[in-house]
This record gives sequence, structure tokens and C-alpha cells, in this order.
Amino acid sequence: MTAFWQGQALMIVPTYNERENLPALVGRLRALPGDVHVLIVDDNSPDGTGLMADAIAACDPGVTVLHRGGKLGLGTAYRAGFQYGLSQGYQFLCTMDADFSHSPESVPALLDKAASGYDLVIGSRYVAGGKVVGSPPLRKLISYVANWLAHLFLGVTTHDCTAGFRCYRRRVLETIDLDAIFSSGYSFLIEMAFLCQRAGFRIGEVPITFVNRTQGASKISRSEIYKAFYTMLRLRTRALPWERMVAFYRRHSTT
Ligand SMILES: Nc1nc2c(ncn2[C@@H]2O[C@H](COP(=O)(O)OP(=O)(O)OP(=O)(O)O)[C@@H](O)[C@H]2O)c(=O)[nH]1
Ligand SMILES: [Mg+2]
Repeated sequence: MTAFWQGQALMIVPTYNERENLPALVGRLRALPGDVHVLIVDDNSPDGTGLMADAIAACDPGVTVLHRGGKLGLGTAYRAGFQYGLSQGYQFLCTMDADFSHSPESVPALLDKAASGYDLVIGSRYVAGGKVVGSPPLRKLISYVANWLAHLFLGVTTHDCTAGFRCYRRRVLETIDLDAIFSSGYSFLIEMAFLCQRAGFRIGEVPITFVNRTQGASKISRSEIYKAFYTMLRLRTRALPWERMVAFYRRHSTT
């Protein structure tokens, strides 16, 4: 049976020093039903991931590589990937980490959920059935606190708004002004979840088992963690007047 996303889904994989993981990851993605295409966004990885990506792409027309000059951040890598995917006409633009924390075999579940009427689907650790395996307690705590603050401060209802395993429908990325997104790093994920919700898009989650990487090193630094908290403060102060106006309008239009 042909998958409904046949040739219409692009998986964007940002990479920085992922040579141990990339070939197997791309192999498993390309073995999925529905010919999921892969875009690798590599930031001139010192370990030669970019060259390896070129070699993979040379043997498979379903794989493309976007090279950038240096480490420009996860958020801007996603944005470059979205711009490429939109220009190529894809209907479903997905993202995942290269380190197997996100299982390639869960991608069809994200696409299925998107097709059932969701504009953004997140592979979530924090809904019933979701799990985290092998993460150090401090990482778990930071992730938990970041999500809790996003719920409390920003009113984001998504349970896992820091997850990078996502599927966006094309219309989401056409509506949101990607160039106006301030975050260039990991906090891009929180900002996108916030902007999608504020724009009225329907956000769904599918449970996933997040497995801590076994190959390569984490790129998340202390400054990225500070930036995530700064992003929430920034979005909060920007959101407040707007939210107040809507609340005021709603209150007065119903009385
Ligand atoms: N192109 C690009 N990719 C990046 C950059 N920073 C991180 N990545 C990639 O983004 C993905 C997520 O990064 P990770 O280091 O796994 O971050 P994480 O999953 O939050 O942290 P761990 O759980 O410790 O692995 C991986 O595929 C990285 O290679 C960047 O500046 N540019
Ligand atoms: Mg990771």
C-alpha cells in the first residue's frame, strides 16, 4: 500500500559532529515507507560529517546536503531546512536529532497524526506512553523545568515543547514569519511551539521513547540553557500586552 506522504515528506537532520551516527540514521530513514527524503544541514563539522553526508547523497537522490560555513546554531539550521523544504514543495517538514535519541521508525506515527488533522505533531516524552531512557538526572531535571516554565509563563499546552522530533504541515511554516524568530539555538523549539499555539494551529503529540545518545557528544551547552530561560522571559513580556488585549476584548464582547 502506498503511504499518503509518498514523496511529500522531508526529514531535516541538523548535524554537528555526528559521523558515528549519520550513515545508519539515513539508512533507516530511507528504508521507511513513502520515500521520506532527507536533508542534512551540516555546519562544517570538524569530524568530517559534511563529507560523509556528501558521499551518502551521491548514492541516493533522496538525500540532500546543505553546508553552512560554521556552527551557526540548531535554530538557524532548522530555519534553513524549512526554507529549502518549502522551496521544494514538500507538504510535511519533519525534524529530528542525528543521535538516535529519536527513533526513525517513529516517523510514520508523526505523519499519521499530522494527517488526522494536526498542524504540528511532536514526538513527546511527557505524554502517556512516552519515556526517557539513559538520560542523566540533571538533564531530565532541566528538561522538566523548561517545560514546566513554558506552561506556567507562556501558557504553552504542549507537554514536551523542547523536543526536536517534529512534523510540521507546510501551511504552518508558510504562516509563521521564520525570519522574525529571534532564537538561533535550542530555544528555537520553545519559540516555535509558542508561535504555533498563538497562531491557532492544532498541535498534537505522539508518545516516544527518547534514548540518550550512545555515540558522539552532546552539543547543548550551559549558555543554551540560559538562553532557553531568557527566551521564555522575552516571549512572556512580548505576549503579555497581546494576551491582555484579547482577554479584555473577550470579556467585554460576551457581556
Ligand atoms: N547544523 C547544526 N546542528 C547542530 C548544532 N547544534 C546541535 N546540532 C545537532 O542538533 C541535534 C541535537 O543536538 P544534541 O547535541 O543531540 O542535543 P540534545 O539532543 O539536546 O542533547 P543530548 O541529549 O545531550 O544529545 C544533533 O543532531 C546535533 O548534531 C548546530 O549548531 N548546527
Ligand atoms: Mg541529542
